[in-house]
Amino acid sequence: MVATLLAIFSSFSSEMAANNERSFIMVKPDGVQRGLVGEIMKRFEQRGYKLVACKQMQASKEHLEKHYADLSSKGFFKGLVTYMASGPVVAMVWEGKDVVKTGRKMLGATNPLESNPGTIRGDYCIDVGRNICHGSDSVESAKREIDLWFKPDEIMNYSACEAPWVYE
Ligand code: D4T
Repeated sequence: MVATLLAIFSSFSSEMAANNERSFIMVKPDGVQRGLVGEIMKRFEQRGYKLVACKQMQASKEHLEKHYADLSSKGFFKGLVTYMASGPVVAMVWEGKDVVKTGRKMLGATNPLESNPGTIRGDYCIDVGRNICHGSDSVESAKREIDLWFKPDEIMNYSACEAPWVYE
């Protein structure tokens, strides 16, 4: 009996852990200026993902240089940082099963001309330098980016009442 309960509890907690992946998603300055914040948030909400952190801020160039550190050798780096610092962004953390990979699919290819219709970029933008949103490209990047953009007490821990209707 105890063994059965332990087995049930252990499968329940590993299932829960699998649903706790987090991704850093950001609406870039062009997305904010074009009034697309609600649309981008809506798509993650409707998919079943849980919003656990959200704030609007205008990031400094120093902050953005850290965020895009792995692109510092690229020719477009300076322009990218200038554009990203040019206005407010909306930084978010979304949580749920496979949210990093699925979030990238929902955003679409980095170059919007290669993004499929139905993806966020495929529906709302054209140029790679104005691609309206960012999503972490791996679980490790997500952890690094979430630590860079949010203090621990800005991230909410709560149960969404819809969870049993989203996950079997
Ligand atoms: P982000 O990080 O914004 O979600 O983009 P990706 O992860 O999809 O792609 P990335 O890191 O290669 O590029 C970061 C950022 O740089 C802009 N960019 C990119 C650009 O202005 N010119 C370019 O040629 C490329 C490749 C767009 C996204």
